[in-house]
Amino acid sequence: MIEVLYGPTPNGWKVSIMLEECGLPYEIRPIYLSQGDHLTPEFLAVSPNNKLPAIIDHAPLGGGPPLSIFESGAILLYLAEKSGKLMPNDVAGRYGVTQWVFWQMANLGPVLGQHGHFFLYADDKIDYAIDRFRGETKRLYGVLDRQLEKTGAYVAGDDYTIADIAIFPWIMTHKAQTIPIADYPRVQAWFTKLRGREALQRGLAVGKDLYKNGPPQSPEMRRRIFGIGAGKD
Ligand SMILES: N[C@@H](CCC(=O)N[C@@H](CS)C(=O)NCC(=O)O)C(=O)O
Repeated sequence: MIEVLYGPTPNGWKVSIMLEECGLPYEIRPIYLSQGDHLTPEFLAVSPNNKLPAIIDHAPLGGGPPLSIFESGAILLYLAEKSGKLMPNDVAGRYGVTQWVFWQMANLGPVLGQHGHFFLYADDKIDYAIDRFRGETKRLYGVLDRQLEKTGAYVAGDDYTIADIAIFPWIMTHKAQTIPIADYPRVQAWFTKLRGREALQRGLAVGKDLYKNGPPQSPEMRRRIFGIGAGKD
């Protein structure tokens, strides 16, 4: 059984979607960011960067003691290897997918995350930061659009893979972030196609109301998330 240290966020959904798509048994362990659950020594032992998601596989591939993995990209690669699904077997195909998983991890996620932070959540609206991350967000949508124009069907070619799963939850944020997805017609068509997948919808529904019904954010956590006072010492 795979234990998932989880919250319903774009990075968490990558894992819940993948688990629903590949059919491996799992159990959710809710982590309330609002309460600082991700800062506890117990959580840090599994995920030393203080972030969701993480997994503990109690029956790991290859046997041995429980295996814990943090970073959603690494988790997707592991689940693909364990299930034998959503990743090609040939070298060219495998790295065709891997490079787009890394692109998401190093570019799309961090940049859209920062855009969301400055544009939606920060009390202080700093034009420089918003423009900087909005411009970069649009550039990345353009990169994805050109890639989908080349491949036609899915991000890394004819087949649906973990590259699509890594990217989809971040493109879901386009409405909230007011990114005009219609300006990127191949991204829009790909997004609509993926949205229709039943397993993906089940993945998105996992723990849907956890944060809505969970404990409210403490003032201390808000200070931490917005970095108030950070970097001054
Ligand atoms: N690169 C990491 C990013 C993880 C991440 O940023 N997780 C967010 C939730 S989506 C988080 O735990 N934030 C808590 C914090 O920043 O304190 C991954 O993809 O796993």
